Amino acid sequence: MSEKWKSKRLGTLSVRAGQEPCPITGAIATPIYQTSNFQFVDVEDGAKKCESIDNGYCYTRLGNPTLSVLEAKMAALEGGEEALAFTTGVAAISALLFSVLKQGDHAIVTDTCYSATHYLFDTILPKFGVEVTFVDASEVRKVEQALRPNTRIIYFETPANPTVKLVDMKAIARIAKEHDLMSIVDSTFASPILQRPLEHGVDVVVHSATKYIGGHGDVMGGILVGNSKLMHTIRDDTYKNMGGVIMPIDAYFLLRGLKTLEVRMKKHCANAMAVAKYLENHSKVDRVYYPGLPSHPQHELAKRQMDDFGGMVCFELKGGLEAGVTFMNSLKFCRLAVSLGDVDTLIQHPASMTHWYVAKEERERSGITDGLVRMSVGIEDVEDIIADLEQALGKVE
Ligand code: LCS
Repeated sequence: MSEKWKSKRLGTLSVRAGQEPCPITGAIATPIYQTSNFQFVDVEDGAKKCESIDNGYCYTRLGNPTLSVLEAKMAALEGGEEALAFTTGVAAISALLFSVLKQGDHAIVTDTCYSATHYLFDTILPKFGVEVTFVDASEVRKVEQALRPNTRIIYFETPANPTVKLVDMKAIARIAKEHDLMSIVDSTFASPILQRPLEHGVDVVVHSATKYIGGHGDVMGGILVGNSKLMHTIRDDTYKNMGGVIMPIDAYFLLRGLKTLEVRMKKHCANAMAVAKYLENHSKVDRVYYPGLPSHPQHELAKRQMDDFGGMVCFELKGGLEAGVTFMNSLKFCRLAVSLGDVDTLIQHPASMTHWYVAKEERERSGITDGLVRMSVGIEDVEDIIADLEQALGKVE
């Protein structure tokens, strides 16, 4: 992050960080440098630029000015030294893992995480000789018990997808430091507005930028933020050579979304809190999971490590799966769809949709019951969201 942004607050950083008017035209919006290559002045210039992005641009898979602006803004928002932008969240995660892990290494991974992340750890990495232990990372003791001499990383999500379970970032970062490991957190559910993991000592922050960062459900992207040394290593390794780099037009859409990130997050949080309270008081609802409710078992931790509680709410109906299906099929306003973090309210059924791939037993162990409903509360007027929930709950026996 450049010195200029160090003292600025998040609302200002969302709008301004990394974005200076074009020195030639004065254009304020960052141009989409829709080019695959950049012309060199001479052979010596080309050689320097091919060697390192620090000398200028050469080929968009290695770096591009629109991407650099996005990367600078994300580094500023997370309070990190540098960032890298990828075409999707899983492209970012896999570039990171394939760069930092090697055959014979061991990874400790939270057992509640997005299903593609779970697949990467449980199916793809073991093919390359990486050992993986899934644990409930919300229990710090279990993470400590899983440590082996060859452990290299601790990977977790907080709040986790889908159950909004939290992990104590400071405690995990401390274990990682004590054992000379890398701690990695997927902070997608929070966005940099609600928590900044690097401040808690975590080494790398991951985002699916497809979610709150883009915010409008019209673009995909992934972000890594960490120290310059690591980001340079990944850029020279898997970023350049595995091809997951974001395209300039998508980087532009993310920059556009980021301008309103702070104001959007405020409305997401306020709406989600109102929805969570409404559901908690409804006779047909069995349990509500929302870190902002005092009934959430980690409410105190949420207050310590988050600035607000996010837009994701999970709940179970008293009638279980059958009631959940009737409820979801009766919705008229909330959109039945996967993904999250959009301005539109999205609702889905993790056991049959986002997490169908995870074995039932494993799913249930991490709290993803067949009756669990996940809501990504949007920024519409909350009265309209609640009215839809009310009419759909009315259809449940
Ligand atoms: N990390 C988290 C926490 C996610 O929720 C997702 C996607 C990813 C990483 C992967 O990001 P992508 O490659 O899709 O940009 N989560 C999804 C979900 O819950 N429904 O659809 C996608």
